[in-house]
Amino acid sequence: MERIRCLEAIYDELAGCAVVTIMGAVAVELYSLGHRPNFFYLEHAMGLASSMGLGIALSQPQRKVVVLDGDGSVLMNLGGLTTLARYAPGNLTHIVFDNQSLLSVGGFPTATATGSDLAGIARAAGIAKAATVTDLASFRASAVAAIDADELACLVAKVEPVGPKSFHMDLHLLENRFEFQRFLRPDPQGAPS
Ligand SMILES: Cc1ncc(C[n+]2csc(CCOP(=O)(O)OP(=O)(O)O)c2C)c(N)n1
Repeated sequence: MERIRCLEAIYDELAGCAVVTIMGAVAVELYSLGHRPNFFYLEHAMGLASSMGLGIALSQPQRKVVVLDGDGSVLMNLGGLTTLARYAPGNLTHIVFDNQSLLSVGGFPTATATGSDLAGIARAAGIAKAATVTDLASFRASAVAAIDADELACLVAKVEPVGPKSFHMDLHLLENRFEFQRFLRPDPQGAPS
C-alpha cells in the first residue's frame, strides 16, 4: 500500500476537517493532491502533530480534526498518545502512516521495523479504538468511519517506504500558518467556517 493512494482515497473526506500533517513526505504528498486552506503542514516539530491536533480538537469540539502522522514522528513523542487518551476528544482522528522508516531524511529504519506495534502501544496508552490496516480498501473504510464517528481513533496504516520525487512545496510556512489560522477562526455569525 502506498501512502499517496491512501491520501487520494480520503482526500474528499478531508474537505471539511482541520488537517494537520507532520513535515516531509506526507506533507508534500497531500500538498501534491491539491492544497486547501484547512491543511496545515507542521514543519520542524517532529512528533508534535498529534499534540497540535489535540489542541484544536479540544478548543473547537464542533470541528472534525484529522492528524496525518508518521511512525518516526510518533515514536519521538510516545507520551503524545497517553495525552490523547487522557483527553480523548471524539472529533479527533489520528492516522499514522507506518513505513517503518525515517523516509524523509534518508530511510533509516525505525523501531516498527523491528517489531514495535504502534496500534498496540496506542491501545495500551488508553486509546480503545486503535487498529492497524494493511490494504487500501480497509484503510479507506476505517479512516472514513473514524472521521465520521464521535470517538477518538488511532489508525495505523502500514505503507511502502516510498515518497515524492521532490520535497519542494510552493507554500511558505508563515503563509500556511496565517491561512490556517484564518480557517480556524470562528465565523462571526457563529457557524464554523
Ligand atoms: C525535532 C526534529 N528532529 C528531526 C527532524 C528531521 N526530520 C524531518 S522528517 C524526519 C523523518 C520523519 O519520519 P516519519 O515520521 O517516519 O515520516 P516519513 O519521513 O517516514 O514519512 C526527520 C528525522 C525534525 N524535522 N525535527
